[in-house]
Amino acid sequence: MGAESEVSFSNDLDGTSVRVGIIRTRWNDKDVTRLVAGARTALSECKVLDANVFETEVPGSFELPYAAKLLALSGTVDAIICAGVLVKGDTMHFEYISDAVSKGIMNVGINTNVPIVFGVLTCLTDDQVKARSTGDSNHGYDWGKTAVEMALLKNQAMGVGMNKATGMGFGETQPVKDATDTDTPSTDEKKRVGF
Ligand code: DLZ
Repeated sequence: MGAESEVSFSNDLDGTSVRVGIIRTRWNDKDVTRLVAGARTALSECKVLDANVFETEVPGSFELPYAAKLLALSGTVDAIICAGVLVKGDTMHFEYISDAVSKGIMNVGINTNVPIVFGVLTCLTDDQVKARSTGDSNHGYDWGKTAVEMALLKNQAMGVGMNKATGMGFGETQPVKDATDTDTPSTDEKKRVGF
């Protein structure tokens, strides 16, 4: 796990059947390359196959939401990592782009049902970028784990890999009951609440 990271991930994240798209910027190329490498390390730790990782690039962070929408609509990936680095300059550019990109990426996820990881560093200085993209504090690593966790969550919620005829909603497949079935619920059924 990266230093500075407040989040932990299960060691059991199994990405063997997960397909991940990475969309990265050419702006701040070296930093973004390190972040993507961190994400790829996490993906391979989760057993995501190289063949199941699609990587493409756009000029800058402002282009990320549009490219993410196209990739999400292609139906070829279970999660997308948008990777970029925004550094504050002398003008209001940083504020406008950061706001537009974060909202744009959120909207793509909500509207396409494909989880999109907000892998955009929004930093005030180059030192802040370095501190978040190198060594044990490479945030890209967390983004890779987040992509697998959210892809699995989506697939579970959508019933991917389950028998739709006998299952409903999130979670494990349950046998369908008809109106005449008055059996007491099994222990497993009683345990299941929400996700
Ligand atoms: C123009 C610009 C500037 C000044 N700074 C950054 C940055 O720090 N990080 C980044 O990813 N992109 C930057 N861009 C480019 C914009 O994101 C975008 O590519 C252009 O405005 C063209 O739409």
